[in-house]
Amino acid sequence: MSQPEIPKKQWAQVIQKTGGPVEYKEIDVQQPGPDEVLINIKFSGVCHTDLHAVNGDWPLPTKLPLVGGHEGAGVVVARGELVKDVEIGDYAGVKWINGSCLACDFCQQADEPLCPKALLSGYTVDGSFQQYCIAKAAHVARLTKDMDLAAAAPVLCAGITVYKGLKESGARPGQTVAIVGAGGGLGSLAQQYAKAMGLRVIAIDTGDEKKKMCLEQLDAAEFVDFAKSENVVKDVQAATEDGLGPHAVLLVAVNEKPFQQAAEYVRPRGTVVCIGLPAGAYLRAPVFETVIKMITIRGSYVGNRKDSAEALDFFRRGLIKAPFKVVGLSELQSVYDKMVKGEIAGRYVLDTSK
Ligand code: 8ID
Ligand code: ZN
Ligand code: ZN
Repeated sequence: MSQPEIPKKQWAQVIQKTGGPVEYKEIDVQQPGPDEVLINIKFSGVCHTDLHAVNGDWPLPTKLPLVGGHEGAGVVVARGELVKDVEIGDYAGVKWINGSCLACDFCQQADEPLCPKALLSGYTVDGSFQQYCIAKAAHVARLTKDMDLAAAAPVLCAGITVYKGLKESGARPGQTVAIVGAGGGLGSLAQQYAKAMGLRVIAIDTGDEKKKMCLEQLDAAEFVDFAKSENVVKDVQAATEDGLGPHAVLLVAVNEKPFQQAAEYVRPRGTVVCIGLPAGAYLRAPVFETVIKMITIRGSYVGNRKDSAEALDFFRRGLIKAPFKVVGLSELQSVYDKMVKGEIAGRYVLDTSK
């Protein structure tokens, strides 16, 4: 295949300092290193993590200046000399784990998100809010030519993360999972993965738009509006068929409160999976109920390369259809403005050509 033309300059969304603002401007296109590929990003999902990075919400500094973004779907346009198994012209995805050492204890056990040298797209290395993005070939997500790249983009973080979280929950087909933050990006995909895995879903979020999306588009069995409910714990338990509470809870909300409530409504022997990362938040659970209900509370962080491939395969098979809206890369700030207000039902995806 002939070499595609790669421009010297490209459009990107850049922050100079923590706190923002994001600036839409032209920057240089980088060359891939020996073990890297250069991907012409066509679409990039906007994850709440990108907003945490802008705001400096976490006790982990970002690189600066920073190009955010870690749900980038596009086409490989260049590769380093060591890369043998990714071809120019392949569809590929930039995910949160941009690279890892592949040699440490964690990498050897396929726990590469725990690698102390992991490179994080749009956080410790530049990410997918640009037209040309670099990623380590070993970690790049393999996309197939039959995939719609706009719809595939949210799978690259939201999809992989919730799929992994559902596996970590240990919930089995026929059981019930409560998804807290169901109307957001991770939550909307979580409902589709849960359904595909044979789970019954209680969606928890707020507002009529999100309620409609959860019940009518994503096939949740029940919806609990946390803002309208007088007693969320009671209402979630009442939404299970036997009133004993959900077998698993997936916490993908960006708010501390539900992290304090989940242990109260989860079923005895149930598992609470923490995924959302609200700034400065702490977990709290009553010791008495945790003990006598034999509850498990655990964290879950993105997924390894195999989880990623599996999550993408669910998508490729047509099992994951979550609503998303496409706007231009130039409109990232307006997406953040909506995200802060909790006004996004599903995911926004940026078209890098606009
Ligand atoms: O690997 C990981 N653990 C990982 C991967 C990717 C993302 C973690 N995250 C984190 C993000 O950094 C963020 O903190 O997951 C969180 C959710 O990301 P998102 O889905 O991209 O955010 P969103 O689209 O803004 O959705 C959040 C939803 O939570 C609801 C909001 O209404 C919104 O729909 N929500 C809130 I805020 N408070 C709630 C509450 N008390 C609530 N839903 C139910 N109960
Ligand atoms: Zn993300
Ligand atoms: Zn490692």
